[in-house]
Amino acid sequence: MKNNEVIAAISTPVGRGAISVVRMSGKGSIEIAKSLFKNMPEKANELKLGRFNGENFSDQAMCVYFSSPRSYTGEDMVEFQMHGGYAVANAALKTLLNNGCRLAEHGEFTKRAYLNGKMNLANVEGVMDIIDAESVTAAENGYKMLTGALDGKISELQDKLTDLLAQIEVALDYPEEDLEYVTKEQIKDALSEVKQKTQNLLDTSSKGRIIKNGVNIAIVGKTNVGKSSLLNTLVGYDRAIVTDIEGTTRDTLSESYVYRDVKFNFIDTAGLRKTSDVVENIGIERSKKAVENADIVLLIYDGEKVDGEYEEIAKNPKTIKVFNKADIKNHGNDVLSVSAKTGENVEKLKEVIYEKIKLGNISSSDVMITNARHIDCLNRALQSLDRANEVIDETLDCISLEIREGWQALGEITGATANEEVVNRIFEKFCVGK
Ligand SMILES: Nc1nc2c(ncn2[C@@H]2O[C@H](COP(=O)(O)OP(=O)(O)OP(=O)(O)O)[C@@H](O)[C@H]2O)c(=O)[nH]1
Ligand SMILES: [Mg+2]
Repeated sequence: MKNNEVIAAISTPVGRGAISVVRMSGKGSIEIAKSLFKNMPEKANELKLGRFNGENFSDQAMCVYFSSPRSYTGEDMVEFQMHGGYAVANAALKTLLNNGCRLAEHGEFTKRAYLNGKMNLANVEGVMDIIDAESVTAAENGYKMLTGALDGKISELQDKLTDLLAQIEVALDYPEEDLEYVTKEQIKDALSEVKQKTQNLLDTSSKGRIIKNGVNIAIVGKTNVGKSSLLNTLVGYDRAIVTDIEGTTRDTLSESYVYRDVKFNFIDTAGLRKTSDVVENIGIERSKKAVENADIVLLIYDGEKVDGEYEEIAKNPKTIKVFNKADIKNHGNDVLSVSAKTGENVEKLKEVIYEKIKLGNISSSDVMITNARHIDCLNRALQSLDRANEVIDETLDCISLEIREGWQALGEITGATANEEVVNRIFEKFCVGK
């Protein structure tokens, strides 16, 4: 019953702005609009200027309606473009709620689109990636997912498995015939092809994660080497407290900066040193965690030799050694020397980071895996196909069972085989009005 109701929501962020979009979806929404809007468009998909007659207000607004199934949700839909700001949109929404609509839940418009077959789950997640994108590349990847770039790849893999299963089925159905419908070699070959392609998709996920969430860069080094100063210079404003007192930074602190369309998440840390200060020690533990979790570590020196913990970090392949305070110290030409104070070489440091993450041509036409759910599905598919390989000398039934599981796991990506709980979890993350 619930899905038959007309839902309504404000689809733009609430606050002061030029316009607000209020929308409705469901059977009956066009009639509700007709009763409230003067100068309703005569045809679908036509934007008309008119008057929205609310309960205790009226205002000039634009209105467009879409007829089922040719709409975002697949249902009849109406959108009002109202004047912006808090009052008008809220008053319009209240009017709609008092005239037969109920407030939409998070992502309910998109959920209806999914339930009506307008989108599959990967498309839906593409929409969410676009909305959440903090760089153009992330938005572009979301667009590829929305428009089916991932579906194509997944269904290609599933089709290969379906073919294989069909061959196995035939062999199972006619065991008495001497004819071999499918050989172990053929099964192995087909499995290894699908596995390779699945792995190729998974391999895009490290890049994909960086594109979506940014690259995590921990700034570490002894106390007073200028870590917090460098963070401030890197992000362009005084984010962290800087003093000449050792142990100024106690907790990790992060700030983001978009460089060449990649989000750099800098994490300033407490300098690792032996101290009896309880708070500082907790901070130091957090610094160690930050190093573990980072994609890149900036190990900051101010000229003095580092020892202990830092030697380990210095050897880590994800570490970039940075020599700070170049304005007052000469570190020589063989090292990357910067000055947080004057900004010398700080842009160069950003470029060094960018080069190190080796994104290559990130705007390549291929879709990248950015979603933890997809990674999980692909991994489970791979495991099933591995198990199918392991039981290759057993009965065809055993092999077929594992292949089916792999097929199933792949299908969860687009939602063909996803259960309701997974589907609900995805839509909960959406905003109201989308
Ligand atoms: N001359 C010069 N001084 C700097 C530079 N970078 C930082 N300093 C100074 O060095 C001192 C320590 O700077 P911070 O940025 O607080 O150092 P930190 O590494 O964050 O120190 P902790 O948080 O205590 O670990 C301050 O007095 C800064 O002004 C630099 O590039 N040149
Ligand atoms: Mg500091």
